[in-house]
Amino acid sequence: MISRRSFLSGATALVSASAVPRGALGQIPEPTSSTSPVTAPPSSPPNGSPFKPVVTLNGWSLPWRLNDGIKEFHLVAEPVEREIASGMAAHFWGYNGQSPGPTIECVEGDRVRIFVTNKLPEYTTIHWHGVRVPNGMDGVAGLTQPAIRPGETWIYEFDMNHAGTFMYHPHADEMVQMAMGMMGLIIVHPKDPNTLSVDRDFAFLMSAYNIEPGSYTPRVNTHTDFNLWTWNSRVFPGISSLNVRQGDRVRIRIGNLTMTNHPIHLHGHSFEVTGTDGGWVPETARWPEATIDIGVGQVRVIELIADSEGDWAFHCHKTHHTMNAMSHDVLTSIGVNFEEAAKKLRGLIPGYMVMGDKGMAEMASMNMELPENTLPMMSGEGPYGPIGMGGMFTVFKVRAEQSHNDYSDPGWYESPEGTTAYLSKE
Ligand SMILES: [Cu+2]
Repeated sequence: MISRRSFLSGATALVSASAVPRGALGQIPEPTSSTSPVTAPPSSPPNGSPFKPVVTLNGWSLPWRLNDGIKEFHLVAEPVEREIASGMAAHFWGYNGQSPGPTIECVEGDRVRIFVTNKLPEYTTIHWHGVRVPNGMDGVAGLTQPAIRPGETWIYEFDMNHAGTFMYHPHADEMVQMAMGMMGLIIVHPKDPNTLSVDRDFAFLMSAYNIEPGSYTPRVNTHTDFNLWTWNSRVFPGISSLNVRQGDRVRIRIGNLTMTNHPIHLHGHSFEVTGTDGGWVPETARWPEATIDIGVGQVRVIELIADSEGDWAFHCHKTHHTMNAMSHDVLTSIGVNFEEAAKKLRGLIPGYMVMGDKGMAEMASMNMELPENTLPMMSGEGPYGPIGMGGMFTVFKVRAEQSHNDYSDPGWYESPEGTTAYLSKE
């Protein structure tokens, strides 16, 4: 008689995601959930092969249960509430209390068993983007398995045979479910922890939403005109800074599940692309960059030596992607004074705004009244004034005195005397 176990692990040609039979429910590991948008510090693996964990920006990694040598994870697809930045929350669909879902970390050679429970109002599946799985584990509704209906738990089981940076997301009613925030990262660490090792390893996913000011739920039929450009469903100043020690070798893994490309730019440093969702780039094929364009559905892993102390901007170079929701319907009025008309209109339409006749810079320091549940288009206060950014922007903080393994925010950088730009006396 073929037991369920030998069926799953033995006959490769027959292996496919399967519904949990009645009676086996006690075998499902208790799901772990978190609603905190705070970046969780890396925690060493309690069992299994050793690895140096990643730090998911404003996120966390999913604990597993080791069962007879197999790492068991439990993902629960469900409606969640996510704080985008202080002052705005969104009603998303995600996993285990959050969007994006928790990062799945394992080691090359691990066999994983991933339980997926559907608590959404409609069917779903999970596709393991970039992971080389048996066809029946690929999670494409209708093509490789029936969709997972509400209330069901299905099991995916396969070997993680290749180290790298991958993603998970539904392949069922995909446009709606990804526009609602359903996605997460998969990190497969190399078997030998001394290969490809770095001092700090950060990871995040890029996603975009169209949430009308005053509302909470993304408009899922939007094709390209999104108004919230996020890193791990957060916008500046809600995105954690990347805090590192001077001289550290730093890896940043970035996945793009938005509907457009993002040229990601780091100030003050030069980096190399060392990996993609296809695997690691051989050393001989790398070249220096300061900006890397990340296409839709792609992962780019960058590495650098953090050799220069300071507070370095790290952002998408599409300028509209470093703005928040309120900028979209504002008329351009450079050279035209609309202010009198705007005053009258504000009496009729609360929150109505026009840009100034000299540009938009003043808006960064304006404390204008906003509708409920939205964010100023650009904000963030730096040591020298308003930063005037939103969306896909944060700060890469390099400090000589930052301790190894200390991920806390060191505050603003104080430049040595004589090394900052200064006002002309003439
Ligand atoms: Cu962008």
